[in-house]
Amino acid sequence: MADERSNASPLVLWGCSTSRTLRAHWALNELGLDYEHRPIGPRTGETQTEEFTKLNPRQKIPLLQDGELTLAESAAIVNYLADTYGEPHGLMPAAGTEERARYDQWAFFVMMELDAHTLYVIRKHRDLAYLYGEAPAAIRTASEGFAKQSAVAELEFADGRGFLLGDRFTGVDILLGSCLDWAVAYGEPIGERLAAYRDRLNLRPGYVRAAQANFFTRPELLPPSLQGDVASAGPS
Ligand SMILES: N[C@@H](CCC(=O)N[C@@H](CS)C(=O)NCC(=O)O)C(=O)O
Repeated sequence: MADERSNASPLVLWGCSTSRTLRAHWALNELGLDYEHRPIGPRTGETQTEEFTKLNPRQKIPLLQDGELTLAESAAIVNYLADTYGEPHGLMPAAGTEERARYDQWAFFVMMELDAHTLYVIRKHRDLAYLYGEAPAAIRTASEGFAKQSAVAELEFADGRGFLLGDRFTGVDILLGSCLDWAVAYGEPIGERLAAYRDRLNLRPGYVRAAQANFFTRPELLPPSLQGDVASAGPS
């Protein structure tokens, strides 16, 4: 549950319906934190309003407010929540430890190699081609890149570990799990161990509550093909 700080300054999360916003909902729900949800959606004009632009000049979701702090970037939000409200759940290894260095390695890897360089490239030039243009070669190489890089994450599970860092669920599982949902929604193949890991993640009560808030507060924002299918809902 929220500590004294959040009781004094309620957490507010802006955004719904995408894999990036799911990450923030998931961290909040894993930690059992109360928060106010402002369910604005992408490409609705709702990220362009004067009120939201003042908070986030990037005009992007998710955005977290915690008292005086206003924080953008889904991975930064997950890490902030894990760091600030993590105990006793331990969603983030302590700073200065080898485990924390591995956490950071995986966090940057997932955000760069799986989100920005591959899945989002596919999204930009396929579903959002009307905005970013058709680029079949970029889609093909991004798809190959996702296969190659996700295979590295698959290898990590060869020792039978439950989560990316070992036996403990942490914030990097939120980052990787959200990308696996995204990949499955896009028909990008994932390895057997990653598929089993994703199944386990999707059964977590924190994930189920987060997915409900993220995807079904405004189900009209989901692509028609995904409506009614939480675990397969991808970003927009
Ligand atoms: N790197 C950012 C990406 C955020 C982002 O691009 N969000 C998209 C939706 S997934 C957005 O808000 N786009 C603005 C809009 O469509 O109005 C993060 O991980 O938070």
